Amino acid sequence: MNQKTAFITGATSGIGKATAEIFAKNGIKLILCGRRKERLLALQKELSKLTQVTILAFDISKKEEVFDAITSLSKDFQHIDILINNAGNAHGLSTIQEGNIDDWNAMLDINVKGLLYVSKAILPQMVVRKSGFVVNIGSIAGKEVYPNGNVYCASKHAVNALNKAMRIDLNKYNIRVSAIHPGAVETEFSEVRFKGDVEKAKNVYAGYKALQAEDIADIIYFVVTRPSHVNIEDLIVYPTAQASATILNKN
Ligand code: 8X3
Repeated sequence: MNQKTAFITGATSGIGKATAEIFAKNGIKLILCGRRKERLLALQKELSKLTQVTILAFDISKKEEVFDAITSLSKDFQHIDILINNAGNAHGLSTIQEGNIDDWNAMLDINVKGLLYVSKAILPQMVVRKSGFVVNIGSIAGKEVYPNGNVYCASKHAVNALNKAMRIDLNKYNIRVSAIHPGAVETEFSEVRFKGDVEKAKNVYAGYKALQAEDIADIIYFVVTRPSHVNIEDLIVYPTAQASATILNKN
């Protein structure tokens, strides 16, 4: 198999970082993206021992930054085989009537529009080559709506819809499109959602064994390494203690 190149958004932490690590171990060339340059540089240093790595520091919610960053890629990294649309955050957890509009804008700008900007910048080359793989990281929040989840759930329902839309629009170009929808994964997710309230965040993952970023990364690697005629369309992944977005067997 020729060496593949993967473009990973939100690579500085959580599922994105774990995916970068398992891809690197398996010799996949990496384009790691995120806002935090220091973290990107540290990851590049570490993973360069295993594979070729370049980094792009940009804010995915800024259209110009996205296109400028992707067009700045050196020749070596311009051919992208695998796009992992992973960047996404939850900001706040409150009712619609009490919701913060800046939080709403951030979630829609990052989770939905950012994913679209990156896809728009990268898909055309896959269409021309009639080959490529897109993995969209959704959430159980894209399948269910739970109390106070409103706009985050809406953003992940949009990812679910866009995943299906991409599969339809790209079908005749031999491009595979998959979505992974995790339940509770123990990452910085809740700390961001609760704006740095570490205690509140810890409580989300207390009393049961939550999924780890590596669990989802393993599945992403499995998905992108199926034979070329196999496309895993959609996966919901829970920790064993979870039965729905709101049912968790905590002790
Ligand atoms: C993360 C899972 O249940 O907090 O997307 O929405 S949940």
